Amino acid sequence: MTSCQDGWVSWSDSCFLLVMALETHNDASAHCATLDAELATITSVEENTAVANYLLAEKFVHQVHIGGNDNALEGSWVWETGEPFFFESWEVNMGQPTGTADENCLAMKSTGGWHDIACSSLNAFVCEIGPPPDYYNYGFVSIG
Ligand SMILES: [Ca+2]
Ligand SMILES: [Ca+2]
Repeated sequence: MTSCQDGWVSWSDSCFLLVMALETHNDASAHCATLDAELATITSVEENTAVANYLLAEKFVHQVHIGGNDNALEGSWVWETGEPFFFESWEVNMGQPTGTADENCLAMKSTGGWHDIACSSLNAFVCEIGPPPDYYNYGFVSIG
């Protein structure tokens, strides 16, 4: 567990913050950047559960923006941090992802289920301060 600033929640090597402001995906991303953070990236079932439990603990039952999109190629989802997009948690029993070109941003609910939504829709969001980028370059050690 990493230690986090006051108000942030620690999980593994990350710190998370639920920001209760209604913003577009891009504004939410910029808001996280002002906190030296990025929209949360969810890359394992454990991380998905941790963020879902955080939303539940805050009694937050609506969807939040997280840091994924399929803007470049419809149906091809990417994490905006550049992390590999392997883990998925679409709320398939609610017909998600809708799979249309007007729903290109990623949101999650306190159920842990994901929805593709319009990037312009106004939602609260979760910022994450994750491990440094080198963490994902297995075998690569930076110097200095
Ligand atoms: Ca993450
Ligand atoms: Ca889409």
